[in-house]
Amino acid sequence: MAKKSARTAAGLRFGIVVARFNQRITSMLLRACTDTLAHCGVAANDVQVVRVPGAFEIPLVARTMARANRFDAVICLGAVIRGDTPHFDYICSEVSRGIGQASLETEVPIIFGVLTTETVAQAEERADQKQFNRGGAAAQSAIEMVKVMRMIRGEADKVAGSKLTSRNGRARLRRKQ
Ligand code: INI
Repeated sequence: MAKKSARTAAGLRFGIVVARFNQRITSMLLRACTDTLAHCGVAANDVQVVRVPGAFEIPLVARTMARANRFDAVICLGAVIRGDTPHFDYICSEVSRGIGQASLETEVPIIFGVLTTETVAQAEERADQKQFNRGGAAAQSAIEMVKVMRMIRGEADKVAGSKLTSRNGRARLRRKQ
């Protein structure tokens, strides 16, 4: 049975941008990401998945989703593998810069769930739910960032299972047990 505290993201809406390049890896990331969101109480209808050709195309779509005012956070998933990629460094720097810039511009959390590895084996290990589980970690980061942003904006009571508290003059987020 799922733990009570697992359903604290109910009602939150997420956009996911996933690259088709290295699809075997990115589909593992996507599965882990959606499994984690579901486990945390996010309804399937509150998750929209958009596929793009490769990691390079992620920032534009992530920024467009963030600006649409329909998502509490956007999660970006991709895999750039140096062994197969002469322009590895260009793609990695564009995707990381673009995602960071889009998040700052829109003030919507946009999560960097893009693997950048030397080998396919490293990417598989990081995507595997039983090992590094980077797709699940991206979902957890997205949920945490929505709560952090709402806490800062004084909207924490809108997040299911969370409550804004103040101790020693500092606002902080407390999760109901
Ligand atoms: N895209 C990736 O997501 N991962 C890669 O490893 C990769 N390689 O190897 O080149 C890759 N290339 C495609 C790129 O992201 C763009 O889709 C393409 O250049 C069209 O703009």
